[in-house]
Amino acid sequence: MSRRYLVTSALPYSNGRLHVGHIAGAYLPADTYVRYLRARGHEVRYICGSDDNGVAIEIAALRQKRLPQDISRYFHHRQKADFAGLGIEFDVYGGTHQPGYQAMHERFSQEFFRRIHDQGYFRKLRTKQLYDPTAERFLPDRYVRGKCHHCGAGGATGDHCDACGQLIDPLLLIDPVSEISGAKPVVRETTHWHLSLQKFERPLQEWLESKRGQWRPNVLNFALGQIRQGLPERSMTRDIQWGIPVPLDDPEARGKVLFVWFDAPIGYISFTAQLCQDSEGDWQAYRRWWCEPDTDIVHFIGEDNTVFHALIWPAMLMADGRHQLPAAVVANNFVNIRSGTGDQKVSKSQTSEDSPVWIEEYLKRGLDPDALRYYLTATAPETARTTFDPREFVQRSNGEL
Ligand code: B3M
Ligand code: ZN
Repeated sequence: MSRRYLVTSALPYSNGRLHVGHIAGAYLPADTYVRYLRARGHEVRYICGSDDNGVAIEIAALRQKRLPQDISRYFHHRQKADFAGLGIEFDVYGGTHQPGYQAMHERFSQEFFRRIHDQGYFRKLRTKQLYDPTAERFLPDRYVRGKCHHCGAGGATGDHCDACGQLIDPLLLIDPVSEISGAKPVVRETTHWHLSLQKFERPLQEWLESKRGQWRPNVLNFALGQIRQGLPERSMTRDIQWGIPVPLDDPEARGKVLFVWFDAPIGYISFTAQLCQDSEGDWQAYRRWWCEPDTDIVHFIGEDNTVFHALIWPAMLMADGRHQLPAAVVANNFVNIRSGTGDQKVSKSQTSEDSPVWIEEYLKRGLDPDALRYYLTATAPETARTTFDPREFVQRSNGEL
């Protein structure tokens, strides 16, 4: 029987280039799955686009002395070309702050926020925040870096620790440093709207338990483990300039924007609506995909996005109440790169600029996209981190493909 599927891949931040790790985790497996579903005769929409708001883009702009809109425009187009070059074929590639998508996205995001607010799932709280006395700004999320208060690893940012995958409370970060000025932050008070995640512990737990045997254990175990520890309230607003204005008639909301992880997943919906508008002249047709139970929604993500897709986003959907929950959240692990000195994460600072692990470089050299698709599929990081080994890549392409 033919069904409908709405498949998404995590929205890449439009602040840098894509590398093989991105592709192996959230894009290639989804593209493959979409091709499979289509071959089976199902009706599919494959949705993606850039994540343009928030601190990640603002910091990149600050460092490069450019405007956030210029940075996000520039990398949006480069990333889009990378995907096309590898044959990853979205039905729509939107962007949360790109022309043609921004207006629809802002409307959906603000409506979500207002509905969740009106239904009493936000708590307005005066909270303590790290503040940079030199730059005279608050330091949310990645604006501050230090040691993780869960596992002690260095390089944790004010929102997340890559080493243990847990959320960070910036006030508990060990030896915090401002990313803007290098200053030691001080603590100041500010007002924010917090999503009452604890109200969703029970329904989230029941929903996740019902997925046992269907979803990968990595996602279920992680999410259920977080619920067991108790879900803290999470602030869904920020003191930064770049983002979607908080849509409340409250003097204290002035100058604040939505937390990027609040608006980004709504991009899956707003891009679907824009696609419906552009292809059939009716944005409201998005409801067929998002509100009717004969569609399965499947999110493909990298491991570090699990907490947002398996807990916070479903809680937002429950609080808003108009859309279906995802039928599946598929998380893949990171891919390291084998080099002379051992296995490393791909990163701007540690990976040479012209290395073909950057998709743009790979394509520029005229290398065959299918060879890369084959290798990344054969070594897919489905249950553990894997390593991209250039020598093995060549051997397997020649020997197997
Ligand atoms: N941009 C995080 C990332 O690139 C984020 C994903 C958003 S999906 C809604 O790791
Ligand atoms: Zn940690």
